[in-house]
Amino acid sequence: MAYTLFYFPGNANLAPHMALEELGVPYELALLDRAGGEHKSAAYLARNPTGRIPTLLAPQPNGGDQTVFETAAILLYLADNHPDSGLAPAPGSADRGQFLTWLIHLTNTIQPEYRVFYYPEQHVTDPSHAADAKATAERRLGEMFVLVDRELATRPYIAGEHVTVADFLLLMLVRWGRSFARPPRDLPHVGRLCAELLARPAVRRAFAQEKLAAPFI
Ligand SMILES: N[C@@H](CCC(=O)N[C@@H](CS)C(=O)NCC(=O)O)C(=O)O
Repeated sequence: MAYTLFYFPGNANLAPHMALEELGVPYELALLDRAGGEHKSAAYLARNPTGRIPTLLAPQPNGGDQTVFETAAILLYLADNHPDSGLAPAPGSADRGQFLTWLIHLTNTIQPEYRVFYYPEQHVTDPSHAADAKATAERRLGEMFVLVDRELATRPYIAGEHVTVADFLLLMLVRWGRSFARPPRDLPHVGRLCAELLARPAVRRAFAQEKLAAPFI
């Protein structure tokens, strides 16, 4: 009984992939043919009607599986299903509110801005405005990461004293900004945390399995 993670190298699957490796649970990777549009195929849409990557299939006791999509939902699902891992503070614990706050901030504020950066043509009516939309997204993302950096000046991890799945989401989002004129990795506290995360064997395995080459962030 293993999880299945539908993925494409470096896509939003990377954070759940790190979490699966960190958990040490059985799982399989299912590579999507993105160039061939497999994430828009009827079979994939039946699982994930958004046609976006990633999707997780979670084995159930009755022999079937449950489908979970949305990166942050997958992260929370995995952490909550394996509470002994400590990858999410337990409901009712001191750090739970901070954990939820930053998990949701990262997925709800920073991650969608990357859709403008990477798919600017989807966010304008006049195609000649796409470059401006992309540049604006880069500027806004820069401001967002400065805010995260200020938070990280006060604690080692985004949710407190312990690593959580929210940190894996942050690392993935930092990676996506590696081409910026001012990449988020250069912020002192963001850079410090990402360097520590990248040294974790589980994180290194996830990057290696997706065949991601340096520079990682
Ligand atoms: N909110 C979604 C966004 C996922 C997303 O944007 N995935 C990108 C790859 S990183 C994708 O599927 N792009 C192809 C497309 O939108 O058609 C999530 O967090 O899972």
